Amino acid sequence: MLFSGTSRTIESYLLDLSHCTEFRERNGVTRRLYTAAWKQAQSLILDWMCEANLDPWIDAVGNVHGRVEGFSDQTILTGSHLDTVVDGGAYDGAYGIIAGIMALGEIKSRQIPLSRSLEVVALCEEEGSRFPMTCWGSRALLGKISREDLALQDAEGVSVSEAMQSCGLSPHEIDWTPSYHYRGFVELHIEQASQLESAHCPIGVVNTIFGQERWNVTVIGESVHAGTSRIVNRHDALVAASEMVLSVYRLAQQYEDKAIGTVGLLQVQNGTSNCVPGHVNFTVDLRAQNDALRESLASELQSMFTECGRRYGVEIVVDPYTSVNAVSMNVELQNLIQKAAHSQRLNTLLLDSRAGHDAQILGTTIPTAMIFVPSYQGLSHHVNEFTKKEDLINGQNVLREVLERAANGMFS
Ligand code: HGY
Ligand code: MN
Ligand code: MN
Repeated sequence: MLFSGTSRTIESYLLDLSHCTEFRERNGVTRRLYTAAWKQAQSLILDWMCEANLDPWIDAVGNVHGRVEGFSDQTILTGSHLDTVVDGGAYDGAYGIIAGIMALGEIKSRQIPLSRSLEVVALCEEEGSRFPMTCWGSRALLGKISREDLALQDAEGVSVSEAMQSCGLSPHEIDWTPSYHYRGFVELHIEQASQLESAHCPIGVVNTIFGQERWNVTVIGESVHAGTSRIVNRHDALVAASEMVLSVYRLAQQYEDKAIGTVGLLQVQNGTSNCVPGHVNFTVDLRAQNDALRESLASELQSMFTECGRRYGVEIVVDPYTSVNAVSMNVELQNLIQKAAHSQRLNTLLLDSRAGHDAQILGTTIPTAMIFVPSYQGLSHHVNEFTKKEDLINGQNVLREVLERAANGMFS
């Protein structure tokens, strides 16, 4: 029971939630949006919010909300995302949800009078691991999703709309201009890098979240006989794509602290060993500390790609399908986090996040801040993602104190 006096540890909840995975036979956690594993996790979260007496409800896109009512009509929100990458870890997203439920459950059980209400949300999707979109749950809260999103398809050709309905959700019930009004948002998350671990610091206070954009790149050459075609006459899509992949890598090497680029997926269409590849797709994930730098790197990369296309006689189509701006966190909430941590004799470190988060979406409209806890060897999106119990509990205690303070006027 989440809140019945027998206080289960946060680790036991994380373990239960990690069992909601698409591939039980594989290591790691795979919980992509609107899959059966995702639906199973959503039900578990609903049960835990019920046990914590948070009067939970599920909104039209599948976000699960729980509340503790305060006197005013203002609400402070906390939470994180329920989905994961493929073969990811047990902490990314899940930790912020469970710690939020435990914090609100404890505040509710102690019947602390609150001037503002508190709400925790399990956001349905952030990773972009199934459909070519990201942050579907947090964008829905802000009315920043579109009817076109419903037609987006996964690799098997299943649309968002069809996948929603397979989970008992109805696209017709989406409120395209939602009435949610939040006074602030605080997201607790693992750092997914190793700055806190290297600095032996238990609590991170996020300063800026890097902006990021993701491209689908299609390279169209000509598939010909691998034995009889001469190199000079080839339009080899894979050789051209390989050179473009290396140009992303070299740019990342050059700008590492301020920007980073990755090619995470590359597919040869209908490839066979005895044919020159005629059609290749690959993705680019480009991030930077500020949007001006990201834009200039994006145009530098696209010029390199155009030059590569000319050299190998292939056509290149770049589809920048998502883009999220860099967002600076709210200073008042950052100070609140520092005060709460220091009152618990925990040091803090101000740091940037190269990982994207729902806070990056909500922070465009609502005063927002993030609390980080250390990640073992900085690993994340990795089967060995891990955070020590004491670090998990430190983060949970700081979050609870920040929410109490923010709900009781210590945040203007
Ligand atoms: O990709 C990211 O940075 C985040 O984990 N979705
Ligand atoms: Mn995350
Ligand atoms: Mn992630």
